[in-house]
Amino acid sequence: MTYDLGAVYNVTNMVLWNYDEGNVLTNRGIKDFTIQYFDKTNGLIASSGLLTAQRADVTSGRIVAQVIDIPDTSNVNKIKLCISNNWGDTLAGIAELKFGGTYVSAWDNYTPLDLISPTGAVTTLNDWSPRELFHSWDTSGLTPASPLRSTNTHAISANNYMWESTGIKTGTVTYALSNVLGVTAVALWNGNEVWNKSVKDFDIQFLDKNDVQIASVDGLVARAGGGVAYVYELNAVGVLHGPLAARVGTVAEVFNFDEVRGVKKVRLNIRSNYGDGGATSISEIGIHGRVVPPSGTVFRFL
Ligand SMILES: [Ca+2]
Repeated sequence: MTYDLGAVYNVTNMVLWNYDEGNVLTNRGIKDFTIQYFDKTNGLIASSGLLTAQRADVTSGRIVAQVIDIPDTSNVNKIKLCISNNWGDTLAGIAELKFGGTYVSAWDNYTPLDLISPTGAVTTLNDWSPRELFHSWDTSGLTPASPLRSTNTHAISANNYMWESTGIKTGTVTYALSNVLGVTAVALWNGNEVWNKSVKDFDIQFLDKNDVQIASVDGLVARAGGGVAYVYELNAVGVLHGPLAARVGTVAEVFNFDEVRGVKKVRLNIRSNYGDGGATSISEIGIHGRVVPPSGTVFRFL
């Protein structure tokens, strides 16, 4: 049986509640076994010697937990139990199993293959038709639009491709997710029609399903125009902008962080743009998130 810890841990202990169906069939409990540790690339890190689980003690009517001393092992993502035998029955089982250890890092780093789009958004800036907020999460303007990847480029923003505020340049944009997720990255295709309307300084805040902020990544800076190397020039009214010939599309900037779990909403707290006096724009947003499996529960020994 292989257990996915849901993140990377330094593992130190194991607690087993062995099998006891009806407080009777304790002979189905596992007995001799070894464990193997795997890293997040599924590489074998280490193995234990032969370990022995005790038959379930149910004299109290409940199964007593047994702490099993397993080898301290660093940077573990999965643990495999290799069971040799049980306490005598033809079937084998356990009631519950937990591992103890300390958190090291998120299970996985960002990959460009599995971004998701938000499912809705609200903003404290003005939403300006026909450049409404939903154009920043509906994959409009992306090539290709699906699957959503950070390697996709976003066309020069235009009506129906982008979000742009009017009259207000700083504030929050809050994106809703379809599920409660563990989030490890946000990909931003910045506004690119007029470079000085691009988002500049911002924070990413994470809200749980009750709209309570649970974490924040502060002090981020996005690149003007989303990272396209424009040659800027002054237009007739003295505003810097990229010449049309150079504006071929915007690539994503990817902001990585340690996994934040229990996230239902991702909020961009926009503190500044690249200079426009009244408007800020975003071409598209992608979220790297995953449903955290229940097997990810790990507790710390006190
Ligand atoms: Ca878009």
